[in-house]
Amino acid sequence: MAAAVYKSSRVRTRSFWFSHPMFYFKSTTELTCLFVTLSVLSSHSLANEQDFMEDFLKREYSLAKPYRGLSFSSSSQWELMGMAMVTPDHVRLTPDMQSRQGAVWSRIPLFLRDWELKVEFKIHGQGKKNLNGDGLAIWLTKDRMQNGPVFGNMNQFVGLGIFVDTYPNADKTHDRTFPYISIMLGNGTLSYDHDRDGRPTELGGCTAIARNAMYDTFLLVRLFKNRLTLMVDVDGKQEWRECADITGVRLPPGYFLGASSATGDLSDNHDIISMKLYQLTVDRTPEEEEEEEVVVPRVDNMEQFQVEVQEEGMSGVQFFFTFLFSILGLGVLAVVGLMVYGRWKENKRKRFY
Ligand SMILES: [Ca+2]
Repeated sequence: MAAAVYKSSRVRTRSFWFSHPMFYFKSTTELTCLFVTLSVLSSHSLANEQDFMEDFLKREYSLAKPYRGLSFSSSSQWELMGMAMVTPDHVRLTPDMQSRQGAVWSRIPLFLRDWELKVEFKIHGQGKKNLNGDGLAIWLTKDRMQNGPVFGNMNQFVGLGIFVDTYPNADKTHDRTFPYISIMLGNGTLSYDHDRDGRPTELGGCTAIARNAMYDTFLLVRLFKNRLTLMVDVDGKQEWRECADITGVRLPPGYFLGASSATGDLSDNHDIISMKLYQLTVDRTPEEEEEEEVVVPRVDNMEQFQVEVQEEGMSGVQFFFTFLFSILGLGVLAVVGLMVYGRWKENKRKRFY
């Protein structure tokens, strides 16, 4: 999406300079000037891209070994749900067994505007490729601890969902290789369509061969000045690969972090090793500082997030009563009118005699 546009424009710029031999330079000074200008421009755009100064691990929002903040007690930071269980090495959302659901949810609402979430996860099982399922989801949502059909969480959720989908439900399309990681922003009315692997509501995503991997598998979500970036490290290269990049993402504050998973006829072990949240310190212009908070999650300039203000039409019952009272009103007016007319006529007749 945005990333693709960015990349293609970069490629276009490069090919433009190389393919236009009319740009000969008369002197080295001219060339140097151009080089300096280009360097300043490119360093500026890099700075724009990543002008957070420092990041801090926020322990209260993080889940990591030995999972001390995780228990069923109400004073704990994280809470287990369904079949989820904790071991010294991971939080197992579901075991490799059919029809299981499990989740882990933070109890503390997140009020940071700019943050980065690094998730280490592990999906593994006995099933052959594409005979396993269904994957896991990472959440930052208004509601927490809900059961449902979206990787073990409720549908029509409000907030952010990142799906590591390991089973191709819409297998007729063959347009992508699974596991496939995608992002969706829910506003309470949008539905995740399992049969189509969430294609209608997907904001971005990529293939990530993260199941039964020999090495550690990670994903990274960053919200930075309303720009949402998803990156993956699943190929054992210890480097982030860009997966999705969406600008104009507006998320209300006070949502909850969580992870959930569900198995059906097919299964896998779905484990969370860690979820680490970092605060990003950001320089903001006064205008950016004053930016209004939204109440419902949205993406700017995206049709499915435009809330239509519809003139409410009259219901059948409303119409009936309006009609009835109008008729009655007219009737009363007519009677009063006739009475007044009768009186007037009588007075007139009396005057003549
Ligand atoms: Ca699926």
